[in-house]
Amino acid sequence: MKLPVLSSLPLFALVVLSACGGGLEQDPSVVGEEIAQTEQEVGCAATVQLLSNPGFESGAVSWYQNAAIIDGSGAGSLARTGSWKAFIQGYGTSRNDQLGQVVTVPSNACTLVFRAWVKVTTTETGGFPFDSMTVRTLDNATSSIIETLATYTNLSVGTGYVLTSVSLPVATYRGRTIRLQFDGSEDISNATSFFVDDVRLTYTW
Ligand SMILES: [Ca+2]
Ligand SMILES: [Ca+2]
Repeated sequence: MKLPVLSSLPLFALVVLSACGGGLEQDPSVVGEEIAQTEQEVGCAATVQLLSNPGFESGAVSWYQNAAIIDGSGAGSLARTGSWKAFIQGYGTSRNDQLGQVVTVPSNACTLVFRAWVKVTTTETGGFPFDSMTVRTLDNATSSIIETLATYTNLSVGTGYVLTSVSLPVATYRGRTIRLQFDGSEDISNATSFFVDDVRLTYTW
């Protein structure tokens, strides 16, 4: 807004201008904040799932696995949704299971969030974490671990699927091709089963 030259205005106009001027000192900053907030919301409004076959309902596709982890038989536990889930470990022998998927995080990602529903059953007793499953991100080219997102053990035992939700530092991931990987590990006895379903790795832009 361009103000008129004050010397050319009559006295009543000066009074009006003075009253408006008080408002003008505050309004632009408020409007500016609102615009900035709106741009941020618009810029991060679209949510995109990076994973294919996230609930395993298509069977053993899109994921890599070291054994028949992706299961549609109802073995051990029902799926959380549909009839397929991932069934990691559960052998009661010394063994390591692996399940993962390779994705590329777009360079314009605004936020990045991991979510998964996990259910743990065990025949272990006592208060020591004998068996475990970790969720990690790895750089696909170098296989170096970027982050450990979650760790579950026989102490995580429960009767139902529990949601894990982790916000990832998006700047670390922009433009990178990564593996989202579940690694199971059991000791020599007493089986622990880690059931996973409805995995999400979502970004906004
Ligand atoms: Ca499912
Ligand atoms: Ca065990």
